[in-house]
Amino acid sequence: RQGIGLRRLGTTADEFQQDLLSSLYYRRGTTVESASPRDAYEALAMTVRDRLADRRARTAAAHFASNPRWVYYLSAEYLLGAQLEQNLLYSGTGEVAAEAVKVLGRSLEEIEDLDVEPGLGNGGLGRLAACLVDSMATRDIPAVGYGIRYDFGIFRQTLEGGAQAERPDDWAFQGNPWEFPAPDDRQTVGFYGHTEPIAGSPTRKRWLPGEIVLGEPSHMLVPGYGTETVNIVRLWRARGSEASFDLSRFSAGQYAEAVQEAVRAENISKVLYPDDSTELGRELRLKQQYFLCSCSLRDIIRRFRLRNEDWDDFADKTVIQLNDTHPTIAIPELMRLLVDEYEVDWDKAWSITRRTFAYTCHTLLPEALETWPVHLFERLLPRHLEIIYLINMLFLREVEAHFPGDTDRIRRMSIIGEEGERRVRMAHLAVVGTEAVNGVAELHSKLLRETVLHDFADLWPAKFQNVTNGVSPRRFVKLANPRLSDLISEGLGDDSWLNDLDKLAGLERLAGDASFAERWRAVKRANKVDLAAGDPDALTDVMIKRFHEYKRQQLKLLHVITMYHRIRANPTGDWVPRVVLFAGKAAPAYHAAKSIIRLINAVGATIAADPVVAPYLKVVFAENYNVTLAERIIPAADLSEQISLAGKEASGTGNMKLALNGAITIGTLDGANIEIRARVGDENFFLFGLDAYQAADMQIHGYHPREFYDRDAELKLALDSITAGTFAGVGHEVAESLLGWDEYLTLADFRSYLDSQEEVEQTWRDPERWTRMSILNTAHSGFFSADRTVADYAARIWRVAPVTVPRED
Ligand code: 26M
Repeated sequence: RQGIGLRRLGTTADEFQQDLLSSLYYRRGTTVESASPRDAYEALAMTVRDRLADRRARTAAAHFASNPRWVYYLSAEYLLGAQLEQNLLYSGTGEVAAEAVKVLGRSLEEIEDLDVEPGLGNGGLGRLAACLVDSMATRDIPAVGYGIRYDFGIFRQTLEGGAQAERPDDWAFQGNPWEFPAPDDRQTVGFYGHTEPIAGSPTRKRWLPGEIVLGEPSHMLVPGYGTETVNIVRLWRARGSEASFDLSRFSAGQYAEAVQEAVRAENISKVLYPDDSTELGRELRLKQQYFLCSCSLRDIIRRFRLRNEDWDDFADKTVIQLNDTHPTIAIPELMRLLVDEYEVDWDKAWSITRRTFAYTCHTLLPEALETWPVHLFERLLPRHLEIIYLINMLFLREVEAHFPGDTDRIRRMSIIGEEGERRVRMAHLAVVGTEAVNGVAELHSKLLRETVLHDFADLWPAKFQNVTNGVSPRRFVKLANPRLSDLISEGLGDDSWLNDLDKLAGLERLAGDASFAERWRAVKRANKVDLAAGDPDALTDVMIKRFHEYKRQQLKLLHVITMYHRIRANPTGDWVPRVVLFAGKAAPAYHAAKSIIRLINAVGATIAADPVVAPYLKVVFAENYNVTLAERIIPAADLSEQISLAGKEASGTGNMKLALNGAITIGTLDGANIEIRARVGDENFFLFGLDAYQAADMQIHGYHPREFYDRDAELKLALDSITAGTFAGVGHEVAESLLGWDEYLTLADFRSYLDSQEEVEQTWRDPERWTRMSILNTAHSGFFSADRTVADYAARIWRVAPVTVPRED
């Protein structure tokens, strides 16, 4: 800016207002008198965005000058959340903006309602990517997040007669002011076709693709908090080339045929696959994955070559973190680029590749481990399959050298699965082609080493690490819960905890302070009034996450049904009033999960219509759970339901957000729950259920859900009432699956869960005690900041150091 004599943007409300009006006039082409709400929103967005431009320019210059080791985060999903409020906070313009927008005759809140969140992800994995890029910027780490700019994000969920229906999410229909197109950085990606040998070279091949697609990038700004750094997330959109439009057909009136090639190309980034944790194996999904990897790798190489010449330096200047196996095709793609296009010899290319990549695994569910049919690979990516075969051959030779004659081990570890249809096992490829592999919570990382990846941990014990997940304290405390944030800052003396979340421990000394506790309670109550889900004095019990049988929304439901029967049996009992709030999406093809949603709504309706039960119990299903809705629910929660079958939830991150906001967890010994409990203290956590080893044992020795049903009268009543049609006749499939096989041991954990809920109510009856527990949950959850997660990755996996961006002048 200084170099070219641009004026510095003003920081007062007047100056901000001038720029707002000028955005409206010159960039929206309208006036205050005729501005639509959309004009006001866009003008404000541009004015805020401009206030990050200078930091972005200085970041790029400082990073370029220091030629550091870069972190490239590859993820098929990003759930960034709404951008306006965050960028107001991170640019420090919230107050002046609120003042300035008055000239438009609208409030900041009204304008913020027009800010649509880009729902470019399914759930935990996508939101984690967003929290990590936020923390990388906050920690001054030179980083780029690469992803796909889907035209349609995660579907919009509506309830039709209590059942989930899905509508398309055309999130950028009216444009997206947060996005900077960079058409000059477009890339060309090939698919299909065949390979030919190159004379005189045993390893190099020529790939002649049968289809060519363009990848056009745009980026969104990722500012750090309390620092100058502004990084970017670069998102690729598929385009047909000029040649994909057939003018002669168009002229002949064959309009659909004229554009069919372009449509085919553009379909690659058309829609996010809404499948959380079960593999579909669709060709278009693999095309998306390769499209992301090919575009991103070429961009990474382009950036490397701006400052470097020697391939020997590539791995020292580059680390590529794979967010689950979705971008694993980047491993053979880098090999292809190095060997075929840049003529690096195979061994050197393989050494560079292995030192460049790292892999984060997010699951333990065997059915969620990605595999692709060999025949599909062969057709779509023939060269990559050849490369994978060669990688596999050399790898299996290594296994044979370590474990001579152990053919069973070789079969188990092969990148190609041979049982039934031959398939490429992406997790095996990801472990073989990387320097580090990590799970996302202590238990998860341990179980990875002991179960799904145990052969690999035998071979390369040092490769396996844990990096416990974390969440952004800016988005999930400061922005979501301003009342609590103000109270915390007052209690701690300043707001430096937002960049150093361990400082929350300072609240411990206030946990016993009656007037602080009183205000803490008042904050929670005010948040409940805002949410308006029910009586703000009732215990607000929330279960908010994707619907999956392993997460066990059905267990919560059996508890609700049991409360219903208890209250009906004793209408004058001294019942603790509760609002039970569910929110979450089910994959459109996941029928069992959709049946649970349907039953929740039927039970909710039955209770609402029952004058005996309704005063004590309310079931709410909040439609279309997304980041924006999470930010409204979390601050209002008293009780956080984290009740997955132990050993199934890799980490969970909602559990962390709720604990940070003073909700108390009722949970199993699963994922990060274990670490939350260890930190907040056993006495401030409601524990129940089997542990992961007990659960595995029970399944091995033969589990019979009927035995639990026969022995527990309340459990029997709950299930029988479903079958008898008490809830509008809904829920037969749910009861049938629970009594038939109950894959996730719901009935085995039922009694223990109910006992623990009893304890919850005893505690709730003592508000001083509850509030103290709530404060201590917040005080001891500082570890779960994504800033700490990023510091762990930086020190133990990436081995990168921060680069400080100089302040202006
Ligand atoms: C699979 C096939 C086709 C299309 C999409 C998918 C797919 C998409 C997302 C599969 C899995 C996906 O995400 C899994 C996920 O969100 N895992 C969660 O990751 C969190 C962050 O590490 C953890 O906290 C959760 O425990 C884990 O379930």
